[in-house]
Amino acid sequence: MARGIRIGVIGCGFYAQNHLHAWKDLVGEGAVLAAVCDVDPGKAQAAGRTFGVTSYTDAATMLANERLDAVDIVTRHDTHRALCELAIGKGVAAIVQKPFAPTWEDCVAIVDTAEKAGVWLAVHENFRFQTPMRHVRRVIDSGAIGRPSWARIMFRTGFDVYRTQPYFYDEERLAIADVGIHVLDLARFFLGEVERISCETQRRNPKVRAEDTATMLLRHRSGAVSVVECTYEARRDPDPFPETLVEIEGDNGSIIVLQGSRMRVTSNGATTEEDIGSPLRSWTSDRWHVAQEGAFVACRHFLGCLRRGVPAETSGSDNLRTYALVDAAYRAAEEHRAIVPAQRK
Ligand code: 89Y
Repeated sequence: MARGIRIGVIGCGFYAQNHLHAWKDLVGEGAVLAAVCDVDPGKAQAAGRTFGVTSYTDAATMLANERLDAVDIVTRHDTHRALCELAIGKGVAAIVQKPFAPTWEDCVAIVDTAEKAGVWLAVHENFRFQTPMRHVRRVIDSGAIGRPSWARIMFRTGFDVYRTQPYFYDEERLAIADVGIHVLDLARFFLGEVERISCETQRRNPKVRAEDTATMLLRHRSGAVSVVECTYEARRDPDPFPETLVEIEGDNGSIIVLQGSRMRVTSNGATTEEDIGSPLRSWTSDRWHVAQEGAFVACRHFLGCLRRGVPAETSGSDNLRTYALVDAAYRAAEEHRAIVPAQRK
């Protein structure tokens, strides 16, 4: 067997814990969690101790000292460009958390740099890797519902996301940039590329600086139409967090994803219902499992691609298309009109 893929994780905060556990769980499949890094020495050391690896507070030092094949960048997006460029400059593959970077120009620059250097680059866009979402895609691919022509994809919660991610209060862009981006990526994953998008945003929680709710309408190139919704201000009981609920209609049937990871498929007049969940892992918790497990499946996908030397499904260039939808949604909301998403020149 070829030697393992040596990974350095940059950023050891709240969400990075899922990545760290994922890489550890993937040891049997050829991952080697080689080192960790965080600018906060306490966080770096804690992760180093928990996962039994050397910790660093400076990514350049980690890259100079360790023989890494890839870095997994799980920091805030304003650091992504510099960290990607650092890794790419050393010929080290980079996986970077969503959102890719603060601006479209930054994202394109990162993709350009990686392509020029011939270095593998992926965005850790993980909702499409959640087990329930893979089941939806499997049913679409099976042809059971015919050609999908209409969908509603919903992330609606009132779960206190501000407790674990307190920086949300001050973001200039919130719901679409943080979670709408995942739901927009799912719309691409299920129905293909998007011709135009319109969007209404709302700020329903006065303590939050940016939008906490967005309702988006997408026309896909296939002719399909989707409604993409995200909010942190739903008051629902039970609250579905962190599940994404999906309704897709095709000319032969429909797929409905219900809360609790249940999927109801109607095909040629016959309906079946199945459990599309996955068992808890040792480090996942009931409340976060769906999202945590998506991070694990994404890491497994990246590892397989790195080992085979093939691009990831969510490569840098693929993810530009999702990022373009985010930017277009904000413009659509500001300009009160449908926007054609930007394309890389
Ligand atoms: O940050 C968000 C994400 O990516 O998934 C769920 C979340 O933690 C809150 O919306």
